[in-house]
Amino acid sequence: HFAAVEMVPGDPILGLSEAYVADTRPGKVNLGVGIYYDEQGRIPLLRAVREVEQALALEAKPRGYLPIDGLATYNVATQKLVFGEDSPLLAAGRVATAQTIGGSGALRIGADLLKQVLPIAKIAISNPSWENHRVVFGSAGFEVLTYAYYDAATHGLDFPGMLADLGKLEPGTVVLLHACCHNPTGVDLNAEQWQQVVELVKERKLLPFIDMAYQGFDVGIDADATAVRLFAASGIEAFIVANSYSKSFSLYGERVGALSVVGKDRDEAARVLSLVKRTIRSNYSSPSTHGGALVSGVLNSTELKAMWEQELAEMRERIHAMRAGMVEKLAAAGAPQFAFIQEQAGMFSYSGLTKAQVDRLREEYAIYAVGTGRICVAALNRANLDTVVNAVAAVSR
Ligand code: PLP
Ligand code: TYF
Repeated sequence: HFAAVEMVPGDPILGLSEAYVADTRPGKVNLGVGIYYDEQGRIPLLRAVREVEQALALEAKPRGYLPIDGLATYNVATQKLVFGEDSPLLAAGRVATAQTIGGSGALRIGADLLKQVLPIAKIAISNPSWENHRVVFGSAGFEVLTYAYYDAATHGLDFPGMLADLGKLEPGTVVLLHACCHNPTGVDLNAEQWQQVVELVKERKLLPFIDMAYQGFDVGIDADATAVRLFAASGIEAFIVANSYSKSFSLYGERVGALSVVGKDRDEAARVLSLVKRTIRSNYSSPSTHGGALVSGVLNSTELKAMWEQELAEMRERIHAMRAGMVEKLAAAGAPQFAFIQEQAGMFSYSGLTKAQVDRLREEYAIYAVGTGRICVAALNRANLDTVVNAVAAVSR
C-alpha cells in the first residue's frame, strides 16, 4: 500500500528545533521557532493560568464531550477580546465563533468552510508569510497567490506594492492579513495604512481573512486588534478572523484558538455557524476540554483577566527591551545597520542576515535562526544577548 510513498520534506522551522535539541555545545541559542521564552529561558506558565488549573484540579470534573463548536463561555469571551467589549457586530449577533484546535485549526476550518461556499477558491497571502498559510489553504483546495509586503531594502513595508497587488485581485478572492506582529518579518501596517487596505478590500469586493496569532504582543489587546476593529467599522458585510491563544496565554501545546465568521446579519451568522459546525464535525468532531477551560477561566474572572493582562504586558515589554538592547549592543559592536530591529513588532525580526550568515551562526556559534534570516527576538534574554550580538556582528563584518 505504501510502497510508492515518498519522503515529504518536514517543516523547516520545527526541523531546526530538532537540530537544536541534538546540539551538545554549551551556550547554544535557539532563535528559530516562534516561542516566547522568559528571562530564564523557559516557556512561562502564566500565574493566571495556574490559578485556574489548580481550581480545576480540585473540582475534578468529569470529561464529557464539548459541543462541536466548543465551550460557550470561551467563545463569548473570545468575541469580546477580538472584536471589543462594545462591538456593534456582537450586539447585532453577526459573529459566529467556534473554539478550534489552535489558530492552525481555525485557519483550516475557515479554509474548508470557504471552499464549500465561494465561487472561486483563490487566496492571496503576503510575500513572505507564515509558510503554513500556503500549506493549509493549498491543502484545502485553494489556489494560493501572493501580494507584495516586505521591502528588503528598507526592512519595512512595501505599502505601494501591497496596494497595487491587492488592487489587481479578482473580486471574491480571499486576502489573508496578519493582524499584528507579522510572521515572519515583524513588519506591520499602521492604523492609516490599515484604513486604506480596508477601503481597497471593500471597493474590490475581496474577502478579508485576518490571522491574529499575537494579540497583545506588540502594544496591547485593543491596539493590536486595530485591523479587526477597522474592518468591523467599515460596513463590510463579511470577514473572518482566526485567533490563537498559543502565545498570548503561553499555552502552545493546549491548542487553543477560535474561528470567528462575520455575516451580514444574525440570520446569516446562524446559518454560517451551522456550516462551521458541520465542517468541524467532519474533521475532528469537537475540540478538547482542558485548554479551553483554562482560557475561559481566566477571561471570565475580572481578577484573573487583570492578572493575565499584566503578565501579557510583561511579555511584550520584555520583547521591546530585548529589541532595544540588541540594537544598542550591535551598534556598539560596530553593526549600526540593525537599527530597524527596533521598528519591527512582535516575536520576530527579518534580520536581513543571509542564508550563508545564518549557516555560520549555527555552525560556528551554535545560534539557530531560520534560513530566511528570521530570528525570534522573544528567545533573547540578558544571559544570551551578548553571545548573539557578538556572533551577529562577527558574521556581518
Ligand atoms: N498564524 C500565525 C501567523 C502563526 O505564527 C501561528 C503560530 O504558531 C499560527 C497562526 C498558529 O497558531 P497555533 O499554534 O495556535 O496553531
Ligand atoms: O512560525 C513559528 O515559528 C511559529 C511556530 O509548522 C510554528 O508559528 C512553526 C511551524 C509550524 C507550526 C508552528
